[in-house]
Amino acid sequence: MRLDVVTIFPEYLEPLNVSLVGKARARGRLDVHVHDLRQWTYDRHNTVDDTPYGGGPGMVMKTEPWGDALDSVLADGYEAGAGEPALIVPTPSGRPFTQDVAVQLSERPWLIFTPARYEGIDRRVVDEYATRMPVNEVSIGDYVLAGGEAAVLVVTEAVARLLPGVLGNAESHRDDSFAPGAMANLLEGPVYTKPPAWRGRDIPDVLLSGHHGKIARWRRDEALRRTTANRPDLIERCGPEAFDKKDREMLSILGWEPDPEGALHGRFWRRTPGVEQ
Ligand code: 6GU
Repeated sequence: MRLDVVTIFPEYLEPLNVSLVGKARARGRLDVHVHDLRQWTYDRHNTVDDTPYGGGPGMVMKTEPWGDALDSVLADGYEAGAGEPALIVPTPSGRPFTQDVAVQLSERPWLIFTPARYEGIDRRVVDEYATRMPVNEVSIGDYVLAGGEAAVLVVTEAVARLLPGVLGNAESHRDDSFAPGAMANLLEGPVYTKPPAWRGRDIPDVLLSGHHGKIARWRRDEALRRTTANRPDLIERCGPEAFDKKDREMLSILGWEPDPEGALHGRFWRRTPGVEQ
């Protein structure tokens, strides 16, 4: 996979040289190109922004540097045989970046990222390149960052670990929280390693039992416990058939029950009214 990032802060992308993404590059699974947007400015001050039409606060990134940068990056990649590009535009106004999106992006040969600062990029840039390639405007969460660079690091790491031969073990992401089809999309429960006793804290006995069925059940119960506590929205979103008999028993203990009106509003599980969580 080829990645291009155009930014006014190339140093911000230094983490792409280390850890998992760095390893993917070293193994030849990722070909990363970081470009300084100011390369495509021609005035004394290397201007990349200007005041917004219609007034308002902040500055808007100008069309010309982005247009010239993207033309140059595209010419480069096509010449190198990178395949079909997709443009990834990080913005708090984008679609939520989820594991499903990460999986889709991991199947493409070439991603071009345009992290912006200030109030964003003149809309005509996205409209122009959308006529030539798929464009994904993505947000990494409901908060506002000063720029899209951190989002590029987030998306890149989520995508890189899905590439064949990057994680040591192909099984490693089958059980990921949010992996498509993973245990009805529950969060993963707690994990433990040696020593078995630490500062008076023992690991749960079941994990030493060698009983794989009981261990799997315990893990599932802990996943239900953590998901009801931290992400009740994920439980509410589950269909009536998402949980087996043992799951339902655990959910009942945790103070959850089937919603008798589930079919009417599409939320099939609810906190049992009057039960302390
Ligand atoms: Cl992708 N960019 C910015 N600037 N803020 C964000 C974001 C992206 N996702 C969430 N907040």
